[in-house]
Amino acid sequence: METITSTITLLKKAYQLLVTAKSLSELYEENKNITGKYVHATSRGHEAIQIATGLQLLPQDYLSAYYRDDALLLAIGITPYELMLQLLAKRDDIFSGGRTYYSHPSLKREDLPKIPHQSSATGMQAIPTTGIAMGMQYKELEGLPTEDVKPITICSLGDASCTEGEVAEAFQMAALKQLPILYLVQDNEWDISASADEIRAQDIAHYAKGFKGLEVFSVDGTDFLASYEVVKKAIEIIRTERRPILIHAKVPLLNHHTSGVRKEWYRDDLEEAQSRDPYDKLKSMLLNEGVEIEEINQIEKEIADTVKIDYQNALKAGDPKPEDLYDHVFAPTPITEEKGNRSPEGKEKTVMVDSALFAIRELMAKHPEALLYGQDVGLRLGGVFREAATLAKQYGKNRVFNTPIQEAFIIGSTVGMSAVGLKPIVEVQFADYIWPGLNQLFTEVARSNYLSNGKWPVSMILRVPIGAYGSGGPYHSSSVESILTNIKGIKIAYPSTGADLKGLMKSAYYDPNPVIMLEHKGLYWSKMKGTEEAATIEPDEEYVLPFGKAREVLVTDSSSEHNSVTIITYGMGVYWAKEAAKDFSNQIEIIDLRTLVPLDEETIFNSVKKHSRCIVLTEEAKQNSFAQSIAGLINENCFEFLDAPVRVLGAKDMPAIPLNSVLEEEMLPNSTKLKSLIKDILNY
Ligand SMILES: Cc1ncc(C[n+]2csc(CCOP(=O)(O)OP(=O)(O)O)c2C)c(N)n1
Repeated sequence: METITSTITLLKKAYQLLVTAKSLSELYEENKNITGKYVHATSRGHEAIQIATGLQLLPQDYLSAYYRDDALLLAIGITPYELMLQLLAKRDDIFSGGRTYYSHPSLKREDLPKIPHQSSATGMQAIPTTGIAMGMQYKELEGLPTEDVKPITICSLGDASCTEGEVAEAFQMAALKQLPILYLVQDNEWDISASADEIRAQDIAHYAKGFKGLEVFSVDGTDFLASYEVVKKAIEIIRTERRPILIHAKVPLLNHHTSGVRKEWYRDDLEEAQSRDPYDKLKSMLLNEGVEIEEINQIEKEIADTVKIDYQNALKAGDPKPEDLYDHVFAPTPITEEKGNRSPEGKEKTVMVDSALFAIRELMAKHPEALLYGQDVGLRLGGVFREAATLAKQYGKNRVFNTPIQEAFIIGSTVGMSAVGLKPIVEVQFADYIWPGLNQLFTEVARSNYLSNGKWPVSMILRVPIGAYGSGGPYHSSSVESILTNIKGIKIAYPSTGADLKGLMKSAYYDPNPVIMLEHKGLYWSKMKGTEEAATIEPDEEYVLPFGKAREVLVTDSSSEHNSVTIITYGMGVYWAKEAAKDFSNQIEIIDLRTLVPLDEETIFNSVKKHSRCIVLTEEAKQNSFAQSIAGLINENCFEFLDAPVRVLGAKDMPAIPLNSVLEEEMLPNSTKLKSLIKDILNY
């Protein structure tokens, strides 16, 4: 990035960029019949602060630029042509290959700042971006390689987005941990049509001051030189002192909110806003510095001409091909085969919870980029199930630490951690409390690889203790896999034995994609009758188990003498099925899915075809469940082989699992209920 020395050179550079951004905005408006096909927003009115920021970033810096930041993107070095390819959702769109909207960047170029995937959900970038800063800090504390000139993180936000709860989670963590991040808030006092006085009790400068340790600078964001100076000061502090700063930049919104909404419909401040146009101010600055009006006009003309040619070229560029749809759902994983020793000789059985713990212990010993965080996983407790016991003692508080009760932060920060090359293993305390983090999982984690066209897969493991166990009651018993399996772009394991849990945890770690480990609390210690076999010999350190390979728990030949049935299940269902099978000699086959995504369809279909009868068994409430979707798949693919309807046994469709053990038992499946269904199916 060139160093800008003299004020006049700087002003000219800024002016060129501002005029470029303005020309784009005007060109899009003039051609709205064409450009309006895909919704877009432009920076018009916000350009000065954006350019002042973009000009000062280094290639090692990380940037989250929101949908109004096209001037910022120009300032870091993105060309108008590249932006227009995104405007028109063309195949060569450098950010997403035509998958996402204008000015929704993702960039991984050697010579430019790095931009992880940016969603349209307002404010939601605050957590992932704060995760980047947390990753930078981790690398510095742990002595991992980093640049001589330390990198910083910029999180750009609109003012209205800052009232969102997740933004508070991000500020809290940045202040608490003193992270190297700049929050740049562009305050135009508009939400879409809602004005500041309707939607906020105070502006961001007042609000942010409540976060102790987050310093706030305010600036007139239409004044280029003032903006440049304040950004320079903030960046210098962050680079050297490694602490968070928020810049509150007041700006007018001069264009429509987006191409989909007309400002004339609801704005009553257009004249006042126009009086603060940063374009007029910058032009005056140039004239005051003695630049001739002819030179200024020449700059404008050249830019307008270039932008028009770029637009014509962008129009001619090709659309994505239909087959492009299928690329980059997941990044390829190196683990494709089972390897290592699953049951080394001379070892005692290990309970499931320890198999997971030992897997993580081995991973952390081997990989300094592995770290673990979540609620209560730190030194004092090591997890409410002791599922992380001893880890903090062994690896220290940088690598294993407690977080506040912030499920959104726990999950969403992994996007940033992964972007800087770390491998976060995180945990929500109970499946029942995954909901506050679901937005980050859906909006950010799951879509990053796909919408960045394969540039930014998120490598993370999310551990989720799940399932009903000993009257856990309505908020410590829920199953959530049907919701999770509906989120495309994440892998999901649901092991039922310690050996599988260890092998899958290892495999998840080496997988470049997000992985959720659903760990049944009722199997953790094999305390419940019938679950003894969840405890297994602990596989050796090299053991890995690829995703998408079901386990044949009980294999039975089909026979012309009698009917037989296969039970497709996972988690606790494996043990209900094993118990029930004892009553049916040579008539039951049991398949344990082990991973729900990807799903081992081949093993399911082969088993169904062999036995012609099938039950899908789940602990989850039945209606609209993942289990029902498997039943649907079986019907689609094995119909000709079936001698009985595919049946699903799940929990009763109640809003929650009641606390009282009588009610709990009535609600959940068990081996007795399963036996009765098996009889029906065998006799069908
Ligand atoms: C979570 C979420 N809710 C609603 C929207 C719809 N929406 C798009 S932009 C916007 C207003 C955002 O205002 P602000 O953050 O101040 O940024 P500005 O557009 O004014 O620059 C809204 C409500 C969204 N994109 N994301």
